[in-house]
Amino acid sequence: MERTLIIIKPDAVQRGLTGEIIKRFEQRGLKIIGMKLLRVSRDLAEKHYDVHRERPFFAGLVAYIISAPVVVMALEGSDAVVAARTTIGATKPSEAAAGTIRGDYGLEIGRNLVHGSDSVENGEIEIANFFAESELCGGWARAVDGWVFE
Ligand code: DAT
Ligand code: MG
Repeated sequence: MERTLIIIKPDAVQRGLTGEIIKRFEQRGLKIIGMKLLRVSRDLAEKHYDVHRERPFFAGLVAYIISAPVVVMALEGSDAVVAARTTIGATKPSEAAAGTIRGDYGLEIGRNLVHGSDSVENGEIEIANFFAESELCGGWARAVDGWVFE
């Protein structure tokens, strides 16, 4: 089973889309193994987006992610990384497919609602950045597991 980190970003929380976004991942069959609301610190935001540090949009990206509370989730499932990213949609919401979160609720790249890890390795790193091990319920048995996982 793979794990991925999802961040429901400040715009989505402010717009009251938290429940709608959680619902889409739950319906997909991904299992929530950690979830909390928090205000991201500047240090954590810069660490999370470190790969983009030299990009011109870095300062704005950090300012956006720390501007209001976010909801972070650790999700578990088969192919969880790719499955979550296809549910989220393309980085630029105006080009994201209808039916994806970004394609249904967003227009601009700087207000693209959700983060999802881009690889299995980064999923593990990002989950560890946002959650203590004691905050995760890894591998809990869900009653419907046999109807989602073969
Ligand atoms: P994603 O969030 O789809 O994984 P990414 O990792 O390439 O996209 O970039 C992280 C975030 O940075 C992205 O969600 C929005 C912002 N971003 C990326 N490219 C940008 C650009 N060209 N201009 C402004 N913001 C950008
Ligand atoms: Mg990314």
